[in-house]
Amino acid sequence: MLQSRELAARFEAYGDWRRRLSAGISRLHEWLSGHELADAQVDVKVQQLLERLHQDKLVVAFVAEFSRGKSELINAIFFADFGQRLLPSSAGRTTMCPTELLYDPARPASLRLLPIETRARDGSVAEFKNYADEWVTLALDLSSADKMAEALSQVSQTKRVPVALARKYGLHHHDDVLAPLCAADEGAVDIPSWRHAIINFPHPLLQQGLVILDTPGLNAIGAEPELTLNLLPNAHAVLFILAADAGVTRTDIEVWQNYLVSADPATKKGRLVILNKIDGLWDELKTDIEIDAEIARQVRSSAQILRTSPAQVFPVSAQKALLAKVNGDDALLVKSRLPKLELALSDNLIPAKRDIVGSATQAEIRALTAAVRSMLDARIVGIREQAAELRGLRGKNQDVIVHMMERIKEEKNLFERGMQRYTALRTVFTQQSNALHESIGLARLRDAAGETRQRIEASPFTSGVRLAMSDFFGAIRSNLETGAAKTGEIHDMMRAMYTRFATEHGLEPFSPPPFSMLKYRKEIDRLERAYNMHFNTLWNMVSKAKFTLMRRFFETVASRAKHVYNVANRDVESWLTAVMAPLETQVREHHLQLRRRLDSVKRIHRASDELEERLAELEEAQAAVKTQIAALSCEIAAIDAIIEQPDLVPLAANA
Ligand SMILES: Nc1nc2c(ncn2[C@@H]2O[C@H](COP(=O)(O)OP(=O)(O)OP(=O)(O)O)[C@@H](O)[C@H]2O)c(=O)[nH]1
Ligand SMILES: [Mg+2]
Repeated sequence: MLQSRELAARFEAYGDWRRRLSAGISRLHEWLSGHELADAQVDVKVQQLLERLHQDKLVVAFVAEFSRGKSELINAIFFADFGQRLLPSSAGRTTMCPTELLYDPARPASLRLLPIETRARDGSVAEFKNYADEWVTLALDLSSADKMAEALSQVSQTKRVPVALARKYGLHHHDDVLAPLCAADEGAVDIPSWRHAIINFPHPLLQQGLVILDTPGLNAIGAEPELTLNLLPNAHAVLFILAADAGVTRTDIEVWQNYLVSADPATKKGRLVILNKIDGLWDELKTDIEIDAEIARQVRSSAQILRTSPAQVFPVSAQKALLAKVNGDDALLVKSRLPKLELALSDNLIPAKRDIVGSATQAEIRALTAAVRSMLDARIVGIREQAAELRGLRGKNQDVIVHMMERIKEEKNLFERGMQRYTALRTVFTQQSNALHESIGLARLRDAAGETRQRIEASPFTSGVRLAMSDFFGAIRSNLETGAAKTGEIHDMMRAMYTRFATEHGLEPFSPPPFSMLKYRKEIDRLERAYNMHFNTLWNMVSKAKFTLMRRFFETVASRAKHVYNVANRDVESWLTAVMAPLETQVREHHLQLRRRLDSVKRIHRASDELEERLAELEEAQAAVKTQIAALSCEIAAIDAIIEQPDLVPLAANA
C-alpha cells in the first residue's frame, strides 16, 4: 500500500538522529570520566548539550482566515492514524483560541485551557504557562478517539457575555467581522471561552519534538500578542491556507501581509501557501486535464495576488486526504495532492533544522574537547622535558644533581609567586563577571519595563505610547552595549594574562574566544520590528479598549525581552567559564609537573640507580597519554560521523 508518510518518516529519522547524537555524546562523556579527564565544568556542559538535544522542538504553525481548513489539514497531515477527525473542524468559526499540540513527558496526556478572563490581567500567555493553577486541565483518554475528539471540542467553545466585558478583554468592537456572526441579544456577544489551549499527548511525532500550532482566523490572531510577537515569528514553518472556493479575499490578503510577509529575510524560509479545498474543482463533467488546468490557473492567480512564486503554492484537498488516509484509499490520496505538500514540507524544514542543530552541537563538542586535548598535549610536553632533563643526568656526579634540584626549586618558587598574580586575577575576574551580569541583569530590564508601563498608562496619544516603547527598546540596547563593553574588558584582561603566563612560565599559548552580543541585539531588533509592524493594526482595531490591549501587547514584548536576557546571561556564564577554565587547568597542571620534576630529581639524588627506572616510567606515561589522545580523536570522529551521516529514511517512505 502506498503510504503518505513522507513527513512522518523524515521527522522520525530526525528524532532518531538526535538520539544517536546524544548517545555519541554520552559515550564521549563516559570515556572522559573513565580517564579522569572530565571535571565539573565538562559534566555541566555535557548535561546542557544532552538536555538541549532532547528538548529540541520543531514548530509548525497553521495560519489563515477562518474556515479555510487549517484544523482539517492538521488532522490530515498528522492525525489520520486516529481514524477520525481529531481537532474540531466545521463550517464557520471553529477553532476559537490558539491551540498548541505538543508532548511534554513530565505531564499526563491532557488538554490545558487558559481562561479568557486572564486577558483582563497583566501577564503574557508565556508567563501564565509557568503557573499551572491558572489553567483548567482536562485529562485525555488516549484509548478512545471519540473521547479525545470530544475533549478537544473545548477549543471551539464560546460563552455569552455583556459587550462591556468583551471590550474589557479587548475582544469586541463595532467593525469586527466577528460581530455579525455572533451578535446575540442586545448588549451581549459570544466570545471564546479560552485564551489559549495546550494539547499534551504522546503522539509519535510530538514525542520527537514536533509542535503544531493551530490558530483561529484574522481578528483573533491580531488580538493575541503572544501569537504575533512570539509564536509565529519563532515558528520554523508557517503554512498559510487559502480555499479554492473562496478565492483570495481581502481578509486573506490582510492575514498574509500582517503575519506572513515579514521584513525579516531569515524567517522567509519555511513559509508555504496552501490552496485548500481543490476537491471543489473536481467536476465530473470535466476531464482530468481540464481540472488540472483549472487548479494550475488558480495557483498562478493566487501566487500573483500574494506576490509569491507559483512554486510556493501547494494545491491540496485536506478533507479528501483525511478521508483517503482513514480508508486507505491510495488513488484518492494521490488525487488530494497531500503527499506532494508533505514532501515539500519535509524538504523545507528538516534538513535546515538538522544543519543548525548539527553544527551547533559540533561546535560545542569541539570547544569541550579542545580544552582536554590541549591539557593532554601539555602533559606530553611536560613528560618529554622531564625525560630530557633526567637523561642529561646520566653519568653525572652528585653536585650536578644538587645543582639541578636547586634550579627546579627556584623555578617552582618563581611559579608560585606567579600564582599570587593568578589569585589576584581571579578576584578581579569575579568582580568583572559580577558587573557584566549586572549590566544585562533582569533587574535592569524590570526597571525599564516598570517605567514603560507607567508611561503607556499616562499617555493618551499614539505618539506618547510609541515614544515610551522606543525608549524601552533603547534602554535594552544600551544595557546590551554596556554588557558588550564589559565582555571586551574581560577578554583583553584574560588575553594579556594568557600571554604573560605563556612567556614567563612557558605555558601553552591560548587566545581566549571573544564574546559577541550581536545575537541578542538582533533578537531585540526583530522584536521591535514585529512590534512596529503590528502597532498600527492594533491601534486601529481597538478603539475603546486601546489601553488594556496596549498593556497586554507590552507584556508580551517584555516577556520576550526577558527571554533574550535569560539566554544572554546563560551564554555569558558559559563564556566566562570557557575563558577562565583553560588557565585554571594550565596552572594546576604546570604546578603538578614542577612538583613531579622535583620529586624525580630528589629520588635520583638519594639513589642514582633509580634514574633508568624513572626514565622507563616516563616512557610508559608518555605512551599512555598518546593512547588517550588517539582515543579522544576517535571519539570526536565518531560524533562527527553521526552529524554528517545522511538520514536513515525508511524505504517505505520513498515508495
Ligand atoms: N470540500 C472541502 N472542505 C474542506 C476541506 N478542508 C476543510 N474543509 C471544510 O471546511 C470547513 C472549515 O474547516 P476547518 O478545518 O474548521 O477550518 P479552519 O481554518 O480550522 O477554521 P477556524 O478554526 O474557524 O479558523 C469544515 O467544514 C471542513 O470540513 C477540503 O479540502 N475540501
Ligand atoms: Mg480550526
